[in-house]
Amino acid sequence: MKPRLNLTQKIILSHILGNNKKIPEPLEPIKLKIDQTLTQDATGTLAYLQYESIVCNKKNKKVRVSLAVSYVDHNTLQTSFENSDDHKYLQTVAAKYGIIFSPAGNGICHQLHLENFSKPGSTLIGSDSHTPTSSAVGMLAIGVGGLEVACALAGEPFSLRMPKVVNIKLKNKLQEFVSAKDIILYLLKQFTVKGGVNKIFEYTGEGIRILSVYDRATITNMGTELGLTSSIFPSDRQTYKFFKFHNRLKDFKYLYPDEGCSYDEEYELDLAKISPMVAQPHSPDNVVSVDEIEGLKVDQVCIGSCTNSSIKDMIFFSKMLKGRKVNPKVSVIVYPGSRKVMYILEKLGLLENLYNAGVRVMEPVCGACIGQGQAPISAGISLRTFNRNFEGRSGTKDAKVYLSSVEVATAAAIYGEIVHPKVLGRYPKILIPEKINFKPLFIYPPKNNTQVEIFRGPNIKPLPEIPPLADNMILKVLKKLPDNISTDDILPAGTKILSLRSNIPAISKYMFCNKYPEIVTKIENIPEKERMFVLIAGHNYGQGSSREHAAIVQRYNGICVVVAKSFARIHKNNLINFGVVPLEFFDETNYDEIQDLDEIIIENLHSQLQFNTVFLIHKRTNKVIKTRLQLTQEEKDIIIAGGKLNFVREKYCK
Ligand code: MIC
Ligand code: SF4
Repeated sequence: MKPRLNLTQKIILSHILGNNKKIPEPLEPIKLKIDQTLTQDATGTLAYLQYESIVCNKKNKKVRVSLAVSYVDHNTLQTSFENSDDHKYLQTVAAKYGIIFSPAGNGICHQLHLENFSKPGSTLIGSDSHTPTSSAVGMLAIGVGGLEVACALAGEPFSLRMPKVVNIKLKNKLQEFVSAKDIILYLLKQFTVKGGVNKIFEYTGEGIRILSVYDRATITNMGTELGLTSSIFPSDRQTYKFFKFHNRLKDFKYLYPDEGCSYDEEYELDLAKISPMVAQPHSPDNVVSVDEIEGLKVDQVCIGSCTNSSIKDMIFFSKMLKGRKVNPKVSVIVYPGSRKVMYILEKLGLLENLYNAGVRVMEPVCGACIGQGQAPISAGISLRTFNRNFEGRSGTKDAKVYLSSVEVATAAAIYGEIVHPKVLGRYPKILIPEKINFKPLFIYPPKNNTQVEIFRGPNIKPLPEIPPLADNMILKVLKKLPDNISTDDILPAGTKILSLRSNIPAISKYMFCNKYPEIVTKIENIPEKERMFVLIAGHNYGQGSSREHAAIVQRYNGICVVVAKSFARIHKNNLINFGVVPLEFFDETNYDEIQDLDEIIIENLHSQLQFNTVFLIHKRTNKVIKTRLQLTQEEKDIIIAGGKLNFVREKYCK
């Protein structure tokens, strides 16, 4: 009898390479064929520099996936030449190698990908952690470091460990003014930011029927904050409606889990019991219900980001503002998700509600979500419909950022404080037109690329060479770090630093610059040749963004090993890809015994790696500390080669 498969297994089995199509065991290493890739500008420059390096700049090397899209949405301010140069590089490199280019102003990559390229049953990897947004239509979309995208473009399959598939069964219906964002915030409260590592949440149950693709995308998008590999919904009537609206029925198919299939874990959620939620500073899982903090005054409200910028969210916001003004004490800003969303708002006559109400209507970009403008006032309170509220990410160090649904944010924009959105009156009818004729500006690559010259401005520096690690090392403890260090802590974003994403020597000077500014000074006081460090970290090291820059700058600054209680998935992978060894304590109490500036000795690293256990000698106490590192043979070879680029170049440069 044919096995009954859940949806995740179906997609994995139709893309898995070389295991006779058996359902893999949880955490078993697997390789998948990748159908689509996406990049955004802030990770894209490096991803394409790496692609060029993998294929040794052979000009005829067109990418080897069915669809590759390069979006510009993060660093769009162009305050000086660096940023504009990066965009020009991205546009020309796309034309050269056969990649679709989406220029700045088209919209936010995840919103655009969902609207224009998502496809039930396909696989997508993207160099942005919120790539799983597109899994809202029953595809398997995963966020990765840019080097993984570069390898997929060259034709490499994507390696990962088979995630545990958790069935999230939704029952009943949401109450009025409670929305998809509250579902995901509720789940964050239950599972925390590290609860989803190496898991996929697969949503089923009667409760999903009334959730539109826009609602589902809010949930799959923010599944990233749970640390999930991805989140997935079936492709059903709602999905059909979505594809019809976007004039893309040719890409549509129904796709469900088999009846009676099994899951690794199950969790049932009664939607009727959820109330409006808010994540408090400084973590997306610091969630309380609105009732618990009602009355908290806000200085700023931002609506948008890849989590909540869909046409549905925008229609709600604009309808609620009809005939009203925003609270004069609050600065209210909106970023629609795409130009198409703006166009529809205009067609429906809804933009004028925003203008009349006094809302600042911005270009459809990431904007304030990535610290590109709209920093809150000093010690200000900002309520945002975004997905992350890590300390300092907004651009104001002492600001307090809260995360909520568009419903709660709209009420705060009008009342000046956090209140239950039922104060807004009747819930408006959200009538999304059946069809709309609007074609975004995608720039398709020419068939004949011989005339295309790749533009490289002075900000685009060659990739640094990463030498393999020595077999025997004495490493200084550079810093002992707490739990949940995010990649925003390791390497912040913001206008100034984002401009240096294609310049590793320059960006490396900003490592930990907001949280621990003394670290770089400490490094600079040590002669370059003697820079051999280890970082000690708590749980969930490297949560958040997929930016591989956060891993490269560690290696560039001499960090050879990170010993943590646990790691976030993408960052662990990025560390391996750039030749940094991510070790986990066997016994977490060893963490307490190590101090800043202690020395750690590692002997025979290469042979120790083969046994998945590495013994460290703590020089001050002479104690042996046991650590683990479960790697596939390929990952071991990657570390020994000094990173994945060195490893794959061998294969493709011939
Ligand atoms: C983010 O939301 O932190 C980003 C900016 O989109 C990152 C990617 C980056 O740092 O370029 C992400 O989520 O992966
Ligand atoms: Fe852009 Fe923010 Fe989404 Fe990251 S989380 S892709 S910065 S909108």
